[in-house]
Amino acid sequence: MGKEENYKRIKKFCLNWGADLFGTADVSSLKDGFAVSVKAAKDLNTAISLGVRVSSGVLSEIENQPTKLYFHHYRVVNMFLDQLALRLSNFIQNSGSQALPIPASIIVDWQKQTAHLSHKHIGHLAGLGWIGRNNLLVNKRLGSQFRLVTVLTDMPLKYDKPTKEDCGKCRACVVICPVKAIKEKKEDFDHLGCFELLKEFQRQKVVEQYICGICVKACNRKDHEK
Ligand code: B12
Ligand code: SF4
Ligand code: SF4
Repeated sequence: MGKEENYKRIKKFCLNWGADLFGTADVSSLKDGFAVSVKAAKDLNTAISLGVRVSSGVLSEIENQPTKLYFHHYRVVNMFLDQLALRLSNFIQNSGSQALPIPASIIVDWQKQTAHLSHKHIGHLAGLGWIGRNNLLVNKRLGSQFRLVTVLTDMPLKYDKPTKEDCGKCRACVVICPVKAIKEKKEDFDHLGCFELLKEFQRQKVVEQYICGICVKACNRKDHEK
């Protein structure tokens, strides 16, 4: 089957199983930076990026800290993404190509706080959205209210293109971050300031992991249309 036909078949499969966002990208030039063994990543030069939306209902409960409902939801969405990646990987393997599902949310290097690869970076290359002022991937329909997973493959697929859109005039997340980690320019995002607050939420046992959700709630389509 050709690249275009494979793309259509794989996309349909993913949307049928619950993906809200789908895109593909050539990642051959990024592979050296992945925390995946050279052997496992050999020949896997294509990434399939999938996004699953976060419930607006769950987010609506968040005011100035994450909630138990959000913590549970965060874990359910991660599990859902990992299962979606598993289904897709098996589907690709059964079609005669190789596939490697990358965990939705696992930390490989705790000191540097990095994972096997950056789902955001790949999602951007695959046309799912742009990196916003809040340092998250922003989609024109869902804002930042979605989570991501990646499957690497050698299946011949047509590639999507990164979007040229950006946050424009929107500042909804800038005014709402409790530690003012979000700045005018996305390059100035205060990673450490953000991380300190997430550690504090965990220390106070508000939630059991480093999560927040405040800037995710703020970033929806409605706000950045303003
Ligand atoms: C580790 C991690 C974190 C860490 C640190 C993040 C980091 N490294 O920047 C902490 C705990 C702080 C965190 C916070 C959050 N995260 Co997080 N996180 C991850 C994870 C597991 C790995 C990120 C990674 O390896 N990046 C690789 C690096 C090289 O790429 P980068 O992130 O673009 O690189 C920057 C950082 O490394 C930063 N940096 C440099 N030095 C340091 C030092 C420290 C201490 C920190 C914190 C950052 C930092 O500078 C780099 C250039 O900008 C990803 C899942 C994944 N596999 O992608 C989710 C992920 C990025 N997180 C996500 C989310 C939603 C969140 C939170 C909203 C928490 C929540 N669920 O409520 C906050 C948002 C904070 C923010 N506004 O950016 C989503 C983003 C979805 C989207 N739409 O964009 C992801 C993709 C998970 C998923 N499967 O969907 N996260
Ligand atoms: S995750 Fe929380 S602390 Fe970090 S930038 Fe978003 S609102 Fe601010
Ligand atoms: S809330 Fe607005 S400014 Fe912030 S990341 Fe989303 S679109 Fe960009």
